[in-house]
Amino acid sequence: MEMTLRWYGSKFDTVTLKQIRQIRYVTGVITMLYDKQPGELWTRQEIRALKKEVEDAGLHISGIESVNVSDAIKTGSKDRDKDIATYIESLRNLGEEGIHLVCYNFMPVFDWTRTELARQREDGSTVLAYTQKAVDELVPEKMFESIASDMNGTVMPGWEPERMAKVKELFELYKDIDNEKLFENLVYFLKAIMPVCNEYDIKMAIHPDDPAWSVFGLPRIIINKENILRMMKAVDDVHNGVTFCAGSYGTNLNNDLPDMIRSLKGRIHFAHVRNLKFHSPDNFEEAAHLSEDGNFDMYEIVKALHDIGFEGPIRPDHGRMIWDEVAMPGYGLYDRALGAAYICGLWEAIDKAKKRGI
Ligand SMILES: [Mn+2]
Repeated sequence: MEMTLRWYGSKFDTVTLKQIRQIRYVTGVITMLYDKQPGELWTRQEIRALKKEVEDAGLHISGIESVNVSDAIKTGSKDRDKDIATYIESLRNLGEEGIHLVCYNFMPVFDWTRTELARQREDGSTVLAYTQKAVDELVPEKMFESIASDMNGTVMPGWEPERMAKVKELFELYKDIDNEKLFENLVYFLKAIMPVCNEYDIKMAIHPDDPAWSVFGLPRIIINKENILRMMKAVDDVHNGVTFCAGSYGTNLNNDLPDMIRSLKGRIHFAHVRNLKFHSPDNFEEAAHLSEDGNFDMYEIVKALHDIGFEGPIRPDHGRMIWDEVAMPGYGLYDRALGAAYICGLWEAIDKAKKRGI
């Protein structure tokens, strides 16, 4: 594996490449052109400039998170083929610049959903949290207002104001889309992009839906082992792969994370590792990466990745806000750096124990 950190670009991120370089455990960044709208072309020039900036700081781009998929592609509406053609062009440009990993998601309307961006924990740190009750009491339009007022002056991925201004129209677009239809549209998209992925060896890595169940009555498909294996089979190409996000699949306590990892051997191209603390099955908060701070056994998760011979980038996922840092919620420097060190420690111990036959 390679330890990485997500970085939103110097225009948007409070964390600098210099700081990332000094974490030491981290050698690559997962980045993106953050101001691109879904459906917009990523030009070669823009990709090259981003690559140069990262390389000048002594790091390299390990992958893109995300090249976002437009609602026309997700709903199969009239601009779908035009948007897919643009997506293919963007992939070609990434391939030409030597980038071989692209994360994306297929979630309708809202990317990830949380109901609090700064829930205070016992030690004074703050974390992202979710309660189903809070969602049930909100109308979707209000969801954006409540998230927007909590972003510490940053813009959260998937919650761009331009997009959220159209929430009502977006819901209208999805009114006839059920889980089956959404799955069909995903397969249609994947089949269309596989040739360019094969040509440039670009591994597509779908991010699961977060939380792993329907929110506001919208369809959700990338939520469990059965569905993800169905998707792998529907387009049986190594370039059709997975971002294994422990924190997203883990929102559903019925998902056995180490077992899911093992069942996806060869198809996990990217891993997000984080821990959640549950107060009840639909009330949880993001915890420190340490196993005993949450509900997941991080040793077992990292061991499962090691067991399947995972060689891709891994990144600590959302961190807590600690030491009075002001940053994009979940994406501060300090706690993610601690997470990176912890995961590297687990990896080294597992690796050495195996080599010594322990
Ligand atoms: Mn994730």
